[in-house]
Amino acid sequence: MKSLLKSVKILIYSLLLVSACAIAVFAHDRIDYKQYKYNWDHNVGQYARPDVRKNVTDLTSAEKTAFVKAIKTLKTVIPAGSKLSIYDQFVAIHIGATRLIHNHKGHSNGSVQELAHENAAFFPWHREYIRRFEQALQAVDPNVTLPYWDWTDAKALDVIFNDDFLGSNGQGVTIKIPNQGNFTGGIVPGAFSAAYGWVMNPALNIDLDTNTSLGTSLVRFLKLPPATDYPVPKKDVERALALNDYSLFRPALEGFISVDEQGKVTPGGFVHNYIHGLVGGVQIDASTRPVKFKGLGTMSNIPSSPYDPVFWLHHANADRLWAEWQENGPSR
Ligand SMILES: [Cu+2]
Repeated sequence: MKSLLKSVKILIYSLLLVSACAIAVFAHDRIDYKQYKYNWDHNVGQYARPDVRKNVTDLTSAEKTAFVKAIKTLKTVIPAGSKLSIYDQFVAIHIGATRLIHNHKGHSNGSVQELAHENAAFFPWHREYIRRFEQALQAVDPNVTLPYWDWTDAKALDVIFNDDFLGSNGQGVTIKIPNQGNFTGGIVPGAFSAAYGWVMNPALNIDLDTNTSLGTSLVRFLKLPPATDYPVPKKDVERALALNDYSLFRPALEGFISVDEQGKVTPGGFVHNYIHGLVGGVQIDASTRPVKFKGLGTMSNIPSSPYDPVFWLHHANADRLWAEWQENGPSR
């Protein structure tokens, strides 16, 4: 009789425990995670709470501090058995991807074939890349997500390039441009300077075309002519988003072509590509045909551009726009 009573007690406790769990799960499950169809967590076997990426202009000052702190941690932590910090490894991955096909096919004529840029892989490759970086940040601080830089948002430029976040324009170099005036740029002071531990690996920060090192400092030439216009016109982004064909949408948003309302295609440097130049600075040598572009700062040297922390905000926005494009048509 006593043992029967004991069994009943255990049964009641178990039932209470199970129902308590059920309530907890139900309360937790009010949000319909199924709508986030890409977020199935294979390890747990349920829809995971999605990470939310915010517009950089909506970050609180605590969120800005946490983001910078997590980035700096990745720059300092060197995993056992490696010579590179986690951050430097991410930069190396980007550099490797720009040359992978070239090496893989064993070309010896010096021609360069891109894997992660200038072809269809641009969006998916960067989606995976920045997500892995975001997860590395979350291993430092689980509350951090990548903010995005909406290039059409006039306020964003001052919010990002500010001493309380990713640092200002570079300093110390004056460039005189006839009929346009004097422009400054150079090494970025503040939180992303050498004095605060932002020292790039000179063997990674290289111009692959000339095989010369670009040094150890973060360099910016913000809004140097010809890349003086900011924000990016909304219609430029909208026109790219309206293109149904991925083989047009991709080069239009990556920024190699512009497609007008009549469908006329003009080559040039727009949206994503333009922003790399707006931050890093690009000079034009008009004496040659075709006209030669010379990148000055970190963001203008595409392979090692993730050394400028704004890279992640820039690509979070490219990824956001691709997601928007994908959602706007079943054929996409
Ligand atoms: Cu890239």
